[in-house]
Amino acid sequence: MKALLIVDIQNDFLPGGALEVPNGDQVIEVINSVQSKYDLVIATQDWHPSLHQSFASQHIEHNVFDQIDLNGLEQVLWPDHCVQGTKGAELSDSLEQRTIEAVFRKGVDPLIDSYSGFYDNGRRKNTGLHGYLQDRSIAEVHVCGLAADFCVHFTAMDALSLGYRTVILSKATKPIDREQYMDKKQAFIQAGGLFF
Ligand code: VGL
Ligand code: ZN
Repeated sequence: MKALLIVDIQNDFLPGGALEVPNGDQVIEVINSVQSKYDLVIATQDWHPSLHQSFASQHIEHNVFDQIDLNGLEQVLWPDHCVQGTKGAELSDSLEQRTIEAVFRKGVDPLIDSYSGFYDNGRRKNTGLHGYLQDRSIAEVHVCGLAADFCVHFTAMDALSLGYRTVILSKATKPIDREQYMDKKQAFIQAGGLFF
């Protein structure tokens, strides 16, 4: 069985949003057009409390996009984004949502970021996504959405490590930073991942 994982198609990652991904809106129609090919369609949703420690606003002495050590993990400091209950945190109205069977929220713990849909960045807690996929006999996952260099990448890396045949849909994802994305692409291929 094959699942589509739609990562963080939320207003804040789209043009005009708090952490916009260049041309991020262009992936939505691609995602809508492929959904019917899958046995299961799942979405993830970045869902931060307003005082989340990944926000630069919580670190007086730092700026947006600075890299710091946060409780022993490397952390990029982001603009406030995807705050629980805000319009920016909502899945885009342009995304076909009737097919989505479950939405897994992440980034809820204020002290640790969570790029992957499976685990937080320290692998301390899981979201329940792996158990859900196992219960539905999913062996292959195709990952799409935003952003290619963060949540899509780390979701796909975790999927590989959990033993799924894992594909990233190139036309259905866009990075925040094209240059930095190159190394991550290599790492994914090195780990056995596929690009379609
Ligand atoms: C994301 C940065 C911070 C993402 C989420 O969805 O890729 N990136 N939070
Ligand atoms: Zn976030």
